[in-house]
Amino acid sequence: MDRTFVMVKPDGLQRGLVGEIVSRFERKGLKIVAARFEKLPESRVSDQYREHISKPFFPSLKQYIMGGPVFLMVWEGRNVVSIVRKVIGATNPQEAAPGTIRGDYGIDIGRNVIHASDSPESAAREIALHFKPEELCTYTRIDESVLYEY
Ligand code: D4T
Repeated sequence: MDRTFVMVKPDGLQRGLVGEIVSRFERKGLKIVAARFEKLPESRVSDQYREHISKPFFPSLKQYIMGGPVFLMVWEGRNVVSIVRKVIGATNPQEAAPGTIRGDYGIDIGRNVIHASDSPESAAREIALHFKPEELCTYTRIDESVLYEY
């Protein structure tokens, strides 16, 4: 099974959207295999967003992500990386389709509620950045036999 990393950002957490977001992934049939509530240290924010360090928006992005606790998760399922990116919607909430998390709950790109890995390679890197291997649980969801065709 594939895995992806998901983070409810401080705005999503402070607006009380964690339960709604977790529910959407659960109802889709994805399986949560790790979770932690945490205020991220600067080093991990810089590592998480290392491709954006030289961008003009990076200082405000870092300040925003470090501005409050976040909810970190690992989700598992077939093709989970691309499924979760579709469920969260476009980076800019003003362009995100209604029905997606960013389309339903966000307005500004700098307050876009949630992060999810954009490729299987990013997912592996981000999961390893935030979680120890032993923090990832292995179990079977009771509906897996009817959720998947094979
Ligand atoms: P994340 O990484 O948060 O899931 O966002 P995306 O993967 O969808 O988008 P991204 O890497 O291009 O942007 C990372 C992060 O930076 C913020 N941002 C981005 C911003 O504040 N201003 C900007 O102009 C851009 C491009 C939003 C998401």
